[in-house]
Amino acid sequence: MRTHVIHLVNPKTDSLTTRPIYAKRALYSPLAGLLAVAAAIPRDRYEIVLTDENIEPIDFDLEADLVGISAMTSYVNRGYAIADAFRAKGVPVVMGGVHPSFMPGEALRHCDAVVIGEVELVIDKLLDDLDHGVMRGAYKSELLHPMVGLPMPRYDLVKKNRYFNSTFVQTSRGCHQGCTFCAEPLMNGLKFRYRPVGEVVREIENCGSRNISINDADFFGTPERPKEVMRALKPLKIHWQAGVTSKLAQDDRMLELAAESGCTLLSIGFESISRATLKSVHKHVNRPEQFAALVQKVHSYGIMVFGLFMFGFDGDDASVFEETVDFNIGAGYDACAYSTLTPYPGTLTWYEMKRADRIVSFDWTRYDQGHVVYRPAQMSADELCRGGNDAYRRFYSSSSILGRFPLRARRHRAQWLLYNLLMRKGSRFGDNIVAPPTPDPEIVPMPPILPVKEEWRAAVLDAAREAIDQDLRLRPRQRVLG
Ligand code: B12
Repeated sequence: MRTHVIHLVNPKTDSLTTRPIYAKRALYSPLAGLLAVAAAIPRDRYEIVLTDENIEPIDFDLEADLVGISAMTSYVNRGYAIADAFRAKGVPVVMGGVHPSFMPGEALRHCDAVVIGEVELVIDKLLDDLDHGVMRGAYKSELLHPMVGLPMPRYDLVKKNRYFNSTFVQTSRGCHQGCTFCAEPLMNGLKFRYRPVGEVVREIENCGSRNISINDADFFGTPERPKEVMRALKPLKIHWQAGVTSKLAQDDRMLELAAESGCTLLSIGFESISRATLKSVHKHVNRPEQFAALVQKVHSYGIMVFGLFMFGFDGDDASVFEETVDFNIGAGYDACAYSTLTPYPGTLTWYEMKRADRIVSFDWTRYDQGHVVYRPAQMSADELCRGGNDAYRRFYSSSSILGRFPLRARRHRAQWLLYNLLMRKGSRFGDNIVAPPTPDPEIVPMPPILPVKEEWRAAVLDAAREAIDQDLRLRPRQRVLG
């Protein structure tokens, strides 16, 4: 018999991908983390209510035994406000997700408990403590989940008709790239942990959707494993898209299998068209001289390329915007996103900028890759904002869309148009702006897993010493269970 209700809440964020501005739908559901949390909670003992504030209001009067809130940095302040409101009504609150994992001390000012990193290996202890009225403080497993026997995400809780892409399936966690601006290896480790292929297939068969987004940090991370997954996907007759890095997307057999198994779009983190810049942020896999040929090659398999670029690296000056967009239009990218570099707490970019006293705003709401929160090296913050806005306008101008439309190519034209129109509309909604200065945060970040790459050590050890001063004990590196 169910005796308890747990209310899981995703706070609202005004981002390009989560605004429900397209026939009341958002481009992507941001719920993968909470669906995994819901899956880890025993169904016979707890009823789950799931609210995504991006598409529906929160019922603050709902009687729940526990509220669980997930947060990335850009919407953690809203998460804290929601936590404060529930706690004022006497409901215990636990927080998790990327930002609370890096800033547990800060989160604990607003909630009773924080889960640092993965939930699966600590949920039993957390719920036990809840039952005994002693749920408090940080919960963190010293082990990483081996990814075998993960409970199936609770897709039944998602209001699918409110998102274009509602089903996010994870085939691995971790990434061996170690790019300085990314939180993935710090959350999930510098090695890939793979789910058994049979379990991935079973999840897809039972998720209730034939349109799947694979949400691995880099689905093409190693040469053989993705091929094994794609061979198993072939009989399922689904359409899928995934995020990958550029190197193994050059492998013909990889692309052939991708096309045969239903891949329609690859989101590729190109980041910059300058090799020197890419090296400076440890994105060594990317070779700009190969980008245009790569786009053509992916197209030749009938697959679209969504190019992910960033502006504001130290090597960027005011010429970067026009050069990048000219290149993207010339190379025939199907869609592009232009993010502003953001020093997320706990990443190497954060430590470097903090040490150089270049971070201007610590208002987390501005950490959405649209605002500029730091002093760029070779242009003003205003120029960076304007450049980012202009890049979107030019890439999604009517003439660019018409010129790039795949009239005679094998790509999915309806999906192509949908993405271009959605990105055009979404990017015009909120213009990039410079974030006003704020005081420093009182609490320093502590990555859930300490990085091991040689070049990271100096910066991170400094920060770790600071964290120890604040009585956040330095933890040993996690290892995989089993
Ligand atoms: C796929 C992905 C997306 C997808 C979809 C995400 C989804 N469906 O949830 C899309 C494309 C929508 C997306 C968008 C963005 N993303 Co993104 N994304 C990812 C990626 C690669 C995987 C996230 C994921 O789904 N993981 C799978 C789930 C199961 O893992 P999880 O969320 O970590 O959850 C586990 C634990 O954290 C914990 N947990 C999570 N929530 C909770 C809650 C409670 C109560 C508890 C107890 C535990 C708990 O339990 C879960 C299971 O173990 C991550 C990298 C990463 N490692 O997180 C970046 C990442 C989360 N994204 C990031 C960013 C910046 C963005 C964007 C702002 C980019 C942009 N410019 O638009 C937007 C913001 C969207 C928004 N406002 O919601 C950053 C966040 C950095 C930060 N500090 O905030 C990350 C970390 C990548 C990076 N650059 O470092 N993203």
